[in-house]
Amino acid sequence: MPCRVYLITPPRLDDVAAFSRVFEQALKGGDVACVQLRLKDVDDQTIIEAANALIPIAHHYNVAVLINDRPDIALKVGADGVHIGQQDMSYDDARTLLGPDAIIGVTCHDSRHLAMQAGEQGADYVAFGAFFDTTTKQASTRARPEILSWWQRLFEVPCVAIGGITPQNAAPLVAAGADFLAVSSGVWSHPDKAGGPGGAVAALNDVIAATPLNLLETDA
Ligand code: TZP
Ligand code: MG
Repeated sequence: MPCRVYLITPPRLDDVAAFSRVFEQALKGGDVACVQLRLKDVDDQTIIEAANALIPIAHHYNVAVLINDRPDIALKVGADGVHIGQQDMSYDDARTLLGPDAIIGVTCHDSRHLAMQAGEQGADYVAFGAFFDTTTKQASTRARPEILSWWQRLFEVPCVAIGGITPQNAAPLVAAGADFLAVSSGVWSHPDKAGGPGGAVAALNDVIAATPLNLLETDA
């Protein structure tokens, strides 16, 4: 399967109606597999209201919606799944809560061990990062593209590359075997003169289409 774009919302949405229009513009730019609603330092009601606004738009474009950190809210709003970190609800508890059809992805930083554990438990994807400098999150780990190639050679479970990805720097991650490119500011802060968020999604899809798989050498 070719690599696909995975959107992450900005950490704050001060105006959900205005963001809904930007979001739709992004989805019109090209193929997007899913969107992760990732709001930070807000109350539950704010997450729920944002989810209720964005889910119908996403589903109209056949884009799955994942809620960051919060399986309980994913269940409540009828999202397609959840993205959980190592400090969030455990994979097993999230699966019990959401059922067999939910998409459950797990943050694995730069750790082969965490990824194998998540894969064994049944995660629908493992996420590695951060690959580049990012201001969206205080990323505690830096991952190298080799981990994507290592994972790709050994496992069927898809891997997501995350952290500071833009259309300009994405190609090596696609070549190294990322199944998804998870992007936040690289889409929402894409310059207007380059088409804004829709232009970023188009540009990411162009990079994906133009970049053949070329797995890196890795240690066993
Ligand atoms: N996890 C590691 S880096 C990161 C997350 C959620 C932020 C991704 O956002 P951006 O703006 O694409 O760097
Ligand atoms: Mg988290």
